Amino acid sequence: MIHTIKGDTWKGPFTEQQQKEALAALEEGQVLFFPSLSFSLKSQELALLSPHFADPRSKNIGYDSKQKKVGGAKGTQKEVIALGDMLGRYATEAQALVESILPYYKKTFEKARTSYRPMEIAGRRSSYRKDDTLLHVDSFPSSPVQGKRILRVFTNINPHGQKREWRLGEPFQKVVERFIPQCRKPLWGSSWLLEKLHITKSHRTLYDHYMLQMHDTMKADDYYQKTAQQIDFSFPSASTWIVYTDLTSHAAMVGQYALEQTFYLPVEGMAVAELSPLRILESFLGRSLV
Ligand SMILES: O=C(O)CCC(=O)C(=O)O
Ligand SMILES: [Fe+2]
Repeated sequence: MIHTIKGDTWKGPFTEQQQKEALAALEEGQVLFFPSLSFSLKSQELALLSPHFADPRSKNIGYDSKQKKVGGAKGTQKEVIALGDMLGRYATEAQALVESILPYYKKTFEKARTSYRPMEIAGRRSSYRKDDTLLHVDSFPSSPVQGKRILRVFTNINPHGQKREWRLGEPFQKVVERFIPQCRKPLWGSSWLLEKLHITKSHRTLYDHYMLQMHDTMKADDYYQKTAQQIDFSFPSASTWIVYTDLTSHAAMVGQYALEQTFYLPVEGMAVAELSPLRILESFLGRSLV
């Protein structure tokens, strides 16, 4: 489940062997774990390590590195600018890491949102759909990916040495076999309506529909949450990990202060496209989904 990679710099360099093994492990659903790859904060940024900067309505502080825009933050103008600087630097480092360990993706991967997660996960209340302490595969209700992969880089920046504790669940194929038969088909015209009403930012394809249904159904199933095959894994502070969160069932249980960068990758950009959630679902359902 965990593929450990040595190295303490974002640009590597990594050997061809390391790159090849990392690509295969990642596409199979393993987590690439860099135990000694940390993100250095500037001394003035240490003051940003406080949950007070998060708008209580949104659990994360978001950053769009193309538009250089911070979202979901509270604070003075100066503080919000500082948050943007920190997130912008993280976005650059995370991109350098993906390019150096996964050069195969260089041509096709695209940078999406960056986030800062200053809230303690344990004990946080939310609706079950938004509760990431429940095992799930990622699917975004308002941002359809239309089959593209969701690749994420995380770094634990906790200054007190607190770990970020995750659970990792069963293989995607098993999740599909268990949950797809329980999922509803979309209502006729619903995807058109969702887009017209701007509930979704683009067309919610059948793929997005089924991924979201699985995400919700998994989270709603208490028995599954307790009994599904799973392991606990703790990411120490000052460590980094990369994972396909649309494929690898995961839950974040405990931890505070993390940075995260999302990338999208077309299925055709993968080394083995058959390992994608899109192709696995299409072969299970016997039809094209995008
Ligand atoms: O914050 C984390 O450690 C991961 C939470 C999660 O599951 C997610 O953002 O999709
Ligand atoms: Fe998630």
